[in-house]
Amino acid sequence: MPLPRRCFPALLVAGLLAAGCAAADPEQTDTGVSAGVTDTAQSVALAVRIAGGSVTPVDTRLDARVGQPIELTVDSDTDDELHVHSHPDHIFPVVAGESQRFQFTVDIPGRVDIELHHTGITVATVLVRE
Ligand SMILES: [Cu+2]
Repeated sequence: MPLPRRCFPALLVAGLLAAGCAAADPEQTDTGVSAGVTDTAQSVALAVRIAGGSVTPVDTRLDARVGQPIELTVDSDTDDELHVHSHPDHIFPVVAGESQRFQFTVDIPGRVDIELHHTGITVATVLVRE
């Protein structure tokens, strides 16, 4: 049964207020109630596959925090080069093979593209927050 239409604005406002409170009180986000999402100790993982000239994923979105480890696992049937467009940047040589692992962190908040140079494909954009 659908909710009455008039409920939605009230829910939306409540959601915005709750988000505003959490953002204004950094200690509240560390209590673990909404656990895991902002835990800087955990790494962000991305699996990349290059096979038969096609790449997955293409242009996916990731969220990370400054200093949070970002781990790429690459399965590939060809050589390529992963380029992380951060400052400073990171370049990882990809060879034909399974389960190649590369890890990096980002020091400056912003949007960071992860690009495959030989195929010219951006596999992911990481939104890095403070
Ligand atoms: Cu590049």
